[in-house]
Amino acid sequence: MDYQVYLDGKWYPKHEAKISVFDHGLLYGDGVFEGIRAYRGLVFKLEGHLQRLWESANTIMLKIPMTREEMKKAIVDTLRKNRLLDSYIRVVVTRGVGDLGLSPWLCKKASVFIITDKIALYPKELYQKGLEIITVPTVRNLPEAINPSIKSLNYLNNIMAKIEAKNGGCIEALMLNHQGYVTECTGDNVFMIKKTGKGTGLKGHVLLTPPTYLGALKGITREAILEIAGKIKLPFEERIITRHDLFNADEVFLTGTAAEVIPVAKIDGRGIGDGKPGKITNLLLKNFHRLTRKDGVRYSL
Ligand code: PXG
Repeated sequence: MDYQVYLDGKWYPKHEAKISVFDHGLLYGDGVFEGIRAYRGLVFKLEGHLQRLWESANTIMLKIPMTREEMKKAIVDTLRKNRLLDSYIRVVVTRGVGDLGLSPWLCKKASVFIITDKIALYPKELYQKGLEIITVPTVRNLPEAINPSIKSLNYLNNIMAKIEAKNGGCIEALMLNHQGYVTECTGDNVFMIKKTGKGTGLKGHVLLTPPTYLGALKGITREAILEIAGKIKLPFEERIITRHDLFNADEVFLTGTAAEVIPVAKIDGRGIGDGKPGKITNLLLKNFHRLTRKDGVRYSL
């Protein structure tokens, strides 16, 4: 399907939507982006995504050449033009056209484009069997160098890790920070569940995820899972996590806009829990699906 792509105020058929070879987004990875999803005519957590986009842009001193309201309208208009009620949405803001030097201030105007497409879902069997992941040698970017909270167009750190995972026979990589603590995967945040015995049912467990300051993106799905944990009274905490902690967890799962909540069955050859997707992981996924029908900006075609 030749979907229409929004580019700087106009729409073009997919193969005609083009930017300059002098755009610093291409020359230097100088820009920011968001990956968003629409579920049955609801752009899930759109406000949160736009907040993160504006924060990323602010940190790299990139002025987005439109207001948030204009951005919202451009996203919804693009979905309408393409008659998509369920979609993956990619919003990209590049530094724009400059010369061959680094200087971002020589780029006259940022470019904005919005791609909407059908979602490429992970195979269903991965949700039933769980993923196998592997720790990779490339560590996550140092927050003092390129803060992983900035969703920038420079994804080489993650791409290196992805290549290393593939070389090791896995489709996703576990990334540590320079101190050896767990941060996240190449395109997903990581969670674990551990029995505490301090109560019965959900109360006898704790949901853990690393604090983002160790070197992880503040995932929108991650936030949603913490919100759900609060609602269903599952104790949770942001805590430093080691590989040892993950190996000995009762359940491990990853979260991301594309993956939603995906169970992890094996890490570095160690089976997690009983090797099958956990009950609490499935409960969180069910609640997440409920939330995707409620929390966002609604539109009709
Ligand atoms: N960590 C990183 C490094 C990400 O890029 C997430 C976590 C999850 O965040 P959200 O907000 O989606 O819950 C992401 C976002 C891909 C792909 O093709 C994935 C992302 C971005 C771009 C491409 O897997 N994930």
